[in-house]
Amino acid sequence: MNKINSLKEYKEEYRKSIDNPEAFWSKKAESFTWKKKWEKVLNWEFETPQVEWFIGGQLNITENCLDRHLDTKGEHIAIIWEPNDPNEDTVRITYKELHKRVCSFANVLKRNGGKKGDRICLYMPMTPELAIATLACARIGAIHSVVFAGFSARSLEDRINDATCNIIVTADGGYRGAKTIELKHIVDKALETCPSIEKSIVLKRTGGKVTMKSGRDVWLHEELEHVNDICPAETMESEDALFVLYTSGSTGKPKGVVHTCGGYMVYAEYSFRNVFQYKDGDVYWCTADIGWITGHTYIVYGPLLSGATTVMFEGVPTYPDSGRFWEICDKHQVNLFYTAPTAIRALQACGKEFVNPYKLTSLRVLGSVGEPINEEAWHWYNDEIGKGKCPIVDTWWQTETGGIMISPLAGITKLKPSYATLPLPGVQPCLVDSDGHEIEGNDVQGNLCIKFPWPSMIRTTYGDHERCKQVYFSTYPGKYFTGDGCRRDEDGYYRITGRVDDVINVSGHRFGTAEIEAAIDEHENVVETAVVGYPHDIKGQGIYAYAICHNVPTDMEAFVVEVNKTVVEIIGPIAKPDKIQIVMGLPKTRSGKIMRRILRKVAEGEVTNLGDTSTLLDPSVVADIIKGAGL
Ligand code: 7RM
Repeated sequence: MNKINSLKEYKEEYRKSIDNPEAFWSKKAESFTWKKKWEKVLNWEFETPQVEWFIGGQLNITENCLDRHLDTKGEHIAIIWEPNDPNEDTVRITYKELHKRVCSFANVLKRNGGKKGDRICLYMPMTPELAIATLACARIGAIHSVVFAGFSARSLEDRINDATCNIIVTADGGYRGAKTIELKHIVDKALETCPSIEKSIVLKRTGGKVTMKSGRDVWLHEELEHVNDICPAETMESEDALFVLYTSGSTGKPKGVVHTCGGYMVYAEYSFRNVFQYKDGDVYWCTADIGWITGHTYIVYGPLLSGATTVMFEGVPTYPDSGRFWEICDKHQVNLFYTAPTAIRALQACGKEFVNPYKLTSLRVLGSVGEPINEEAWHWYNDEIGKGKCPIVDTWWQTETGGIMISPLAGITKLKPSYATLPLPGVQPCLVDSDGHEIEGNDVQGNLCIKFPWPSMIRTTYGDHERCKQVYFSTYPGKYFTGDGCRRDEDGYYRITGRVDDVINVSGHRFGTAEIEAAIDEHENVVETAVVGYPHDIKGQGIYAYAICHNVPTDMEAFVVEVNKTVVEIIGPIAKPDKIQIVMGLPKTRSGKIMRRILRKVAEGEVTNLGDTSTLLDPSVVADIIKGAGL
């Protein structure tokens, strides 16, 4: 079904998808269960913007993930859950059981006031219940907003309020490596200022002590005693929202990227099947957290739509030791493995002794996502993990694109390390120069845009359509702008070179520099900060903060601890700066804009070639900064 089998077929499919996108996607969509067929395939313009796919069609994505497979695959394993602690039992859930558990959970949501169109926040550890809760929302037509369980109470609060969620699903706590995270405490703190929340449904995971607020908080296991496992799937329009997922941009607070039911479903399945060359019976493991888009599309929806067995892992790559990933690959005979360059680099640095004990013979395809993969990591992944026999799919995409956009098709596309290679059928990338002119031909470099809609593209930013227009569609009118720089080589292959805006990518996690600056600024001794990214061996990019203080701290170590604490409270541990430098002034232009270019150079250790500094208000600050950096 919808599977490309050779380079020749890829080229044919690609051609068809460009010549007649509507006919192309219509054909792909036909293989799903629709409650009512669409009347028109596509409506679009990139100015407002307005994009609609499969207009008039009605469906429920969970019928396609679950019900549709019951006759042929009821006893097939849908989810293999691997707990944080290797001594705890693995859980295997068949499609039949998953269907029942999703229906029961959906009934719990309904019992607690959840209904079509509501926004429901999920703030949970990587347990099967997170996948089940996600699908349960979709079952009743509620819009899920999954918030990564590493975010702070403040971040959680912002996201709940932005989407005015009425229900939150959480857990008493979660395990991550040797740590226990007290999720319910964090939720309690966030909910002090979340007036829209009426109910909080709590999974018992750790058994840690929690306080339950009467009338608001209920235990999931108790609620499940009051419901049955039958829940008809709500009828959704193709363009009804399926979920909102918050992501950082160069300015302001994170925005809620909205994806819709029909197009997202078609593209999640099509891209999963083709990029990984999924075959019936394959065991597939994506190591992401469901709190990120990679988890949404390639742990939950893509694999389940395809009837695959998807592995969910609760823990971290280094617990109890750095062989954990490879132990799990052998244990569950994983065929398709998908992870991030930051994990590859971290495990590479731990040495071969953590890989050698494992056979890794079940592996057939390796994937990479989240940031550029450097050649060294690529070769290690290829040689030590893939044993030179597994194609590596370097998949480029974004929260906003919903699915993989530029990537090799495993075993089909000829690979080139550090290149995401070619666009998937239906994807029309282009490079533009700073004036917005399209750069034609090969062996060129520019800003990466997409000039034609694809089914799983962002529809709006929640509650603020103008922002969606501003951020993605106004830089280069008529095109979707990705924020990434990109090279197209002599073979027409694409290589993503990194962000060209004020977004930094730390271990595959996106942060706006402004967002981190705002957090650091909350420290009482901080007057002003400027944050930039710099090359980091493991994380890809590290966070470098320049801070002006009221009183120059006498104890720098204590100051760093305090600043970190502030950032952890406001954003979360993943946004802690790697380096903090106290400065007397920041390099500002006469109009008051910080010249980040200079700060980036210094953070990289570069002191010459700082470029034109003549527009600076006070050029002497640069020498101070260089000196302060110890360069
Ligand atoms: C899936 C995801 C998106 C940003 C994107 C890029 C970077 C992602 C690659 C990559 C080079 C890749 N969504 N990025 N994949 N850069 N090669 N294969 O990561 O919204 O969290 O981040 O990540 O800069 O714009 S995301």
